[in-house]
Amino acid sequence: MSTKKEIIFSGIQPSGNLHLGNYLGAIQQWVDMQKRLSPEDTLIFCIVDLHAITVYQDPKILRQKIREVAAMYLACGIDPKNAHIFVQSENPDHTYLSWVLDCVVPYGQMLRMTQFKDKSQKQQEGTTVGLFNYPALMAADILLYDTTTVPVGEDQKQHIELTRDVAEKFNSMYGETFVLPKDQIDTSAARIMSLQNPLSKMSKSDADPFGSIYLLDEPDEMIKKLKRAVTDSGSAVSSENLSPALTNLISIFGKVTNRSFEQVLKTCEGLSYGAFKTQLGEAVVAKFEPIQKKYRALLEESGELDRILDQGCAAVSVYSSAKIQVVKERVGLGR
Ligand code: AQP
Repeated sequence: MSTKKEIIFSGIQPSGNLHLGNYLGAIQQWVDMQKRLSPEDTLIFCIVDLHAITVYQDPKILRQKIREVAAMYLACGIDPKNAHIFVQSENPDHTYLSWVLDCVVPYGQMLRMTQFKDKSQKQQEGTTVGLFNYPALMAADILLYDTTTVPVGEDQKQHIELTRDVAEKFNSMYGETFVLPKDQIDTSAARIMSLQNPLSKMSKSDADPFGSIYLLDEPDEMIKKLKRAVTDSGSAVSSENLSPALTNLISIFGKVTNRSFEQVLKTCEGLSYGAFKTQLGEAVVAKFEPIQKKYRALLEESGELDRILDQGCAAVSVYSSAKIQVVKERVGLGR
């Protein structure tokens, strides 16, 4: 086991309803890391609302979603005794550092970001400079806290590579300032795919409601969506013929029941697709029913959520404001 101090940072955008991909690719890793935490380590989980507005959000809904995402972190098992939980826009150090990094990161490298290419194609004329600059803000989120590890899904890998590059460049221009972070990707849930299109990732902005299982879907809705999930031309689970759609469903089954892909495959070999999907639906519901119960209780408990978010912000601001002072001195900003 590593004895080096770890600083772990990650976040989710309050830009829609959290889905199984967000949970398995990100939150479940966070909860596991929390279990293995040593007293010297620091865990920071952010609700990245400034990232969310890179695409238009209805202001009233955004406010609501910020609280919902915070409550969902807690309901899924993030314990504020172990982790700082806060809202990104409430700590202005993030935007300050983001601008400084904008002035360091090469334009050509930003142009190569595949997420920007995908999202700008969807947004067309609505594409904003904020959407383009997203990776610099994400680099700021991470570098402000001397983060060593960023647990994320695979889609964020390129942004973390850019974060390392920008940190390295800043350090060589202005002197040693930033720690170079590494990503942590759970290979068994790196990219949970849409239930309707196994070649496209499960995503908050998917227009097809049957593509994603949302963490707050009613149990019968979860079961219905899984029953309608596309498979392939076969009729029974077979290790001889694993299509991308079936591979995705088996991965989900494994993750929600704490089993490996191979264990699930062995148990389900020969099951008809119908029977397999019924078992999978029951497992997904069993996993999320208790989380949903906790979530509802947290939202009703007025004051507690705000107290946790205020405390989280105050704690992380101590780290980030010290880092901003160093950055100002290194760059020569102010008097
Ligand atoms: N399908 C996925 N499989 C595994 N991990 C995923 N993540 C997202 N989708 C999957 C991980 O969830 C974390 C938070 O994501 P985010 O909210 O910051 O942004 P995103 O990746 O753009 O998420 P969405 O849900 O797909 O939103 P839209 O529709 O706006 O693009 C990250 O760690 C991410 O890797």
